[in-house]
Amino acid sequence: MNRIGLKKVMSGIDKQQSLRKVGEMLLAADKIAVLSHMRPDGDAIGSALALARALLNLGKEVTVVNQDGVPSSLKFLPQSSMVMIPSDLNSPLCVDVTVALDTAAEERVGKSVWDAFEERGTLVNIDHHISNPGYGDVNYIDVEAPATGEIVFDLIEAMGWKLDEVMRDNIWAGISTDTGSFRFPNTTEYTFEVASQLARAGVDVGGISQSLYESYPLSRIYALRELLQEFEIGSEGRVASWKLKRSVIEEFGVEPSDTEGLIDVIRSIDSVIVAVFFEELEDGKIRVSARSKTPEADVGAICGEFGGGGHQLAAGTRMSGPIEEAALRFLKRVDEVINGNIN
Ligand SMILES: [Mn+2]
Repeated sequence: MNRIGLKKVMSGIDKQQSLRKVGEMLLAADKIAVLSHMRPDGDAIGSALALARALLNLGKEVTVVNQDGVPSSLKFLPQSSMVMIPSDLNSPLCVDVTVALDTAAEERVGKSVWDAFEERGTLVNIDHHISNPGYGDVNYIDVEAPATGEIVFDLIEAMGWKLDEVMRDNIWAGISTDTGSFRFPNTTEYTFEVASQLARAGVDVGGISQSLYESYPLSRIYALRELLQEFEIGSEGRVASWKLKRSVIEEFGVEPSDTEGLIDVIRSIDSVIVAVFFEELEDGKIRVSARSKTPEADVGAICGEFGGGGHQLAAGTRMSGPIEEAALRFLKRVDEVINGNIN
């Protein structure tokens, strides 16, 4: 197994070399599948579409598959219609190279996507999650990159491929989503360099921001209203949480993507260090999203203990229900970590 740049902080030269190896591998392939994680966000879809476009421009036969498809909130992204769900495929996938983007664990691609393959060829794992175990045959994991979109930009640059408007907008959407519009501490000097190059290439900053952050369906606000009723604060004001029950999801027709970013509402409270969002899924499992304001309360590690993963300040996992019990178990562990590490 070729573990390129696995979870280590790479120098600029290392990155260039590793990216070129990935790029050469893609150039040598004819048929390529591009995947990203289920319940995709702007980075999962944006990075997949940007890479797919680069490969299409090179004359490759590209298939983009996502288990849940493009959420309606991201359909504005250029070329989003090329993302297929497994049931759209006419025949089993048979490719030379499969690229998984922004996907911290192999199973996060989703079983129905993996089942759609007859031959997946060489698996290339391109990601920025520190919890990524390096499940690919080739792995490019840059934990300093705030978004996989930024890595795709680096790859395009390293290979000297032409950045077109489709790539530009999709990369911008990925970086904007994962940096909270360039607010989170993962936003680096280099991120602004990439952003400035995208701006120079003509990205419509206001337009994309409006599509990303000011075009929510009403069901999101109904969900928020219910969540505010459920809101709980503990650990002397340091831990905020809320629970989204199945009954609310069904009553208001809440789509999975409708709740994206809502956790920021409780994370933004001045005293809060950790915010946690519990959501009851259709299969009875509880989806846990956790955000922290300090590495001393490492939610990536806590989610790891519950079988999930992510970053120090943003992570998630799935737990078995019922939701009240899952919340109690998870929040108990958060309290322990906070009381142990923070005065
Ligand atoms: Mn990401």
